[in-house]
Amino acid sequence: MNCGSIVEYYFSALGRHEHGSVMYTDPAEAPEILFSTQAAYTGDLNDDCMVDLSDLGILLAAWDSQPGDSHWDPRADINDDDHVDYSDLGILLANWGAGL
Ligand SMILES: [Ca+2]
Ligand SMILES: [Ca+2]
Repeated sequence: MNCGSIVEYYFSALGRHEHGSVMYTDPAEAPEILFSTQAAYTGDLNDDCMVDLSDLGILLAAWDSQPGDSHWDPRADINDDDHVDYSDLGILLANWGAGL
């Protein structure tokens, strides 16, 4: 799920008439294409657009785990260093309350 702040992308096209292709030479006539998406919150481990106790629970359930451990959960490895520890907890807490 995407949520959080809206990120917008603008593109414009410039060019000229060429073998029947529709191109544009005037910037004012060039089509502008807008892509809009919403970035997920860092620390939103269960992807519900909120950083809250549910996410903390996921992180704690995977505490001190590495890939291959029975309680490993890659969602909890926020900084992607293959270990769930204080670094990940710090990131989650820094984003605590996002989306609420
Ligand atoms: Ca969440
Ligand atoms: Ca980590």
